[in-house]
Amino acid sequence: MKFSNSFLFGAATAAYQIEGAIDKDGKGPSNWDEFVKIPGKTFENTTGELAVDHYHRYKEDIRLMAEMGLESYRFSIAWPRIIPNGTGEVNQKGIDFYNSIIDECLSYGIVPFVTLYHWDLPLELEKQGGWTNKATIDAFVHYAKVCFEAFGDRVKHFITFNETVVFCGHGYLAGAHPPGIKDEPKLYFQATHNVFSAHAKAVLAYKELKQYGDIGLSHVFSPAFSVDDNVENKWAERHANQFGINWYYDPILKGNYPDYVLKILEDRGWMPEILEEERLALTQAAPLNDFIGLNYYQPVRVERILGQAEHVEHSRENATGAPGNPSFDGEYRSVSMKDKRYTKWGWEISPEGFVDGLRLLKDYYGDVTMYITENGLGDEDPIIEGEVCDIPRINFINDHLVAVKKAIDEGVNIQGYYAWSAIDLLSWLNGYKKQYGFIYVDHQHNLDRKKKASFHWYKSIIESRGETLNYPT
Ligand code: BGP
Repeated sequence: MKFSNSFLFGAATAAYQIEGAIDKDGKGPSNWDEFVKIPGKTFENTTGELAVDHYHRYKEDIRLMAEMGLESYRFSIAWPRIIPNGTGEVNQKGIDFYNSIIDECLSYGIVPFVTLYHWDLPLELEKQGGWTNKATIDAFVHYAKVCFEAFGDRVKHFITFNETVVFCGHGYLAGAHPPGIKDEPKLYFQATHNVFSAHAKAVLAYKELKQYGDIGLSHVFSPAFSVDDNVENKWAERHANQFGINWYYDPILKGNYPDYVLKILEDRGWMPEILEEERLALTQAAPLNDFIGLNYYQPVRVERILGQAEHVEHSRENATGAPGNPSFDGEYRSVSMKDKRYTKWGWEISPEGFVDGLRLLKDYYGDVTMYITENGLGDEDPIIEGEVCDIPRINFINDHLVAVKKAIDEGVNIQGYYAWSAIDLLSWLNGYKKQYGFIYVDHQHNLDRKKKASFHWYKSIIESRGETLNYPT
């Protein structure tokens, strides 16, 4: 029942969600710094201005992570800290900050797993069209190279992008993330293609530097399953997976796009501009991509929409991940099911769906190296006599680690698991109320840190290499 010695037990965060210090030491403004100023875009209009002040408390936080026995820490670099306006001068103080984080991790033997883009784009680039502008591709590759050169001697795992479907989907279809545009499928597909091109070019640049590390990207992994055996709903399942899985993984792992989706994009006038040199970069980078990261929270249960799709007004509330929305193309809807379990935020709890999804992925792509780069339970943790008793989180992570072990035993190549999140942090659309961490942050008392029940539990699981997990009998 033990995980192998090389398997990494980790936890994750993202810069905007923990750092704060949004204008300190030369950092430039990001698209998020601006977007959150629009009333109603975030829960109770929360912003990342202070977040959990990790910028000033990183030593304390990493010391706690080390005490928890964390073997690896996934964090992101804020592009506007490194290159404040996106393309110009490099900000040495930004480089210094991440050097400190990396060195602090290494001093405890924690493997740094670095995400280059976890959604905070330099504002200047957003103003010029963000990910729909091909100039952003070059800007990203330049930024990535600066990071490889500054950190690549010690960082051996780089994730280029986090969850393209989320920042592009929310950015150009739901209007819930910057740049806040709604119902523009053509822009959405252009943005995704530009991101894949930027990934491919960054992979090529990384391999050229011969730093002998691994590079890949992370997707949110929400496999679609039909609500029943009805042939229409089964069609919806395949359709949803073509758009939600194959559109995202094929260009990275195979270097091209799924014909099924291309045909529909052609028919509906949504085809992005794909330059020949980008096509070439995708083909050349695909075999060099070292892993894919999967952020798994929940599967999606789908049902075909026959006839006219209902109109749902876009809002923050219906962009927070709970089922109940029609798909952007009006072909199917996601639904809650009576026999399933859900979190307080309406996300399905399904370790079984995780295993099924991993099998599906193996069928599609064969023996690909994978890391689970996010998985966790968003909850309002109970505090009993001063102790944070996050037992539901323990159960959630237990069951998902058991699912990971099962998939590994079936031959899925998973090399590590990163719980979301190492510490309580700012949820993009749900403020501070939705907690995920092993470490509690007391917003009433000076952002004091406190170990939760799950902190001690995860430590024991890491120590036993998973042997003490509660496996079903
Ligand atoms: C993922 C993001 C994370 C984190 C997580 C939880 O999509 O990569 O940054 O936010 O979801 O989401 P939420 O805070 O909305 O519950």
